[in-house]
Amino acid sequence: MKVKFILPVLKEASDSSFRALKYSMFPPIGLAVLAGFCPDDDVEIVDEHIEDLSIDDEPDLVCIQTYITNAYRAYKIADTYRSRGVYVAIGGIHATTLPDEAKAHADTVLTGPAENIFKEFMEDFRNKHPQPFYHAFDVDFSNAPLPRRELIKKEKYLMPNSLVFSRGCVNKCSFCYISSFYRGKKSFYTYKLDKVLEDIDRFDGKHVYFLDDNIFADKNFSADLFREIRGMKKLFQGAITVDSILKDELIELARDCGMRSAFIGFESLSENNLKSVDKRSNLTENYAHAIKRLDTLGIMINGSFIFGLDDDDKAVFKNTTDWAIDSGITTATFHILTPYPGTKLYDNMKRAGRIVSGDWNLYDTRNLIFNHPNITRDEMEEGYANAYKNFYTWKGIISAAKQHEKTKMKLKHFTYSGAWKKFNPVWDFLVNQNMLGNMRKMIDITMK
Ligand code: B12
Ligand code: SF4
Repeated sequence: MKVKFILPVLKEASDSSFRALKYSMFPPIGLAVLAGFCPDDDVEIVDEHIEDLSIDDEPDLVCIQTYITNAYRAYKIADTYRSRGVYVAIGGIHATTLPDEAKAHADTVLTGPAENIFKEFMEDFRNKHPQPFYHAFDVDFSNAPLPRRELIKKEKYLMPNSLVFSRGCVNKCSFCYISSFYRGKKSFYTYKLDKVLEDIDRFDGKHVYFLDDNIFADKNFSADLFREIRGMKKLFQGAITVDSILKDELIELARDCGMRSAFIGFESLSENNLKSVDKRSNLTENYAHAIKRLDTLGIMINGSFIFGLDDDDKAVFKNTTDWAIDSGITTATFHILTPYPGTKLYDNMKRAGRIVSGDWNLYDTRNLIFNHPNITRDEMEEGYANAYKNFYTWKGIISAAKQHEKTKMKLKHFTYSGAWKKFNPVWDFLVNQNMLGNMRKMIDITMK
């Protein structure tokens, strides 16, 4: 049987004559995991962010992944296949949030993490009685297959060595997809340690990128994993929360075992804002301690910030970028608050009549799609663009690099941040020349 897995491209990246680094970072691991349930089929994974998609073929089954920003493209692809009688299954985060919307374009919709239900669906499909919906609640990840990495076009990605060893998060921030996606009693799971190690063992090179929502969520599991990684001599990066840095000595162990960069969702510098979205893992009074601890350990910080929580006013853009520079944050990602459907934040805003657009293409954290009490749409979008501009001026980069205690860290910061953001055209050239693989060694060296 021919099964085709597709990750449709979002509108912004749909020009196939020019591909940007941002969308060539990570392969679609979720689809590679699901492909593991089709060991004897003729399986293909097409990631439209890095390659052209042909829809003239007639596979037996097409499985499409949806995020909010690629949903319309996903539906278009699905409609085209179905118009020719090809069976289409849709899943992923957006389809989980709005299954009825997705069902209008699919024969079957699967919601939630699909490790269990996809197996059941495939059996039903082979037996010719697939159901219209499959819903995952509490998921057993212990028998999940390893991602079929041989189906991933490794040379097209900067970080093909990316994986998740856990799913979900122990927290429930009201703006986050977690509570709308994990609908069982639990919202946090881990894979089996030996499976994770088996996956990492297949990686070439030193660098490992964990895409988990919080790699410190299960302290004991993480400690065991990190100790094993030390033996494999890998360098890794992943997301952690502010409180988890300060709680115990896990961060020291992680550093010893190869952790070199941490993604941290600081989100806001306002305590009122953090409280308003239940971001309990952050207390602004802890930010300085957490940053200091990471600096002492030589771990770089990729800070993530949200503009547009209700306590913000026009000063938020400058205050946040100044703070990030003064705190020695190496790289920063800024977002305009985006209430994803299915979240508590969305429901509250909808009830209050504050949502002004239902165009999912605009839900990309670059557009203001709700009424803000203190900031207009133009101010928000301009402030957001300026935040990036100001953070990544040479002056900003040098000034942030100078904040570190040790010279090695200053240099590392300067090289990493400069190479990342100041040579965008070079990166884009490498992407379009299929030369990303050559750059992976550079990352290993910078991370060291
Ligand atoms: C890596 C990543 C990216 C990468 C690439 C993604 C890729 N190649 O898949 C990059 C950097 C490009 C990226 C960009 C963006 N991202 Co992103 N990203 C992630 C991240 C951190 C990991 C994704 C992942 O690999 N997860 C692990 C795998 C195993 O899970 P999965 O992909 O969800 O697949 C499972 C299920 O969803 C389901 N499933 C998935 N597809 C299908 C299909 C079928 C048929 C079936 C049955 C089941 C199924 O089964 C899989 C196994 O359980 C997630 C957060 C997270 N932890 O998931 C955010 C996340 C997905 N991103 C998000 C967002 C908002 C974005 C951006 C809009 C942000 C921005 N401002 O630029 C862009 C646009 C992305 C786009 N293409 O539309 C949101 C999505 C919110 C939403 N409601 O859709 C998330 C959840 C982050 C968050 N906390 O808000 N992202
Ligand atoms: S801590 Fe991060 S991943 Fe967890 S619920 Fe909050 S925003 Fe989501």
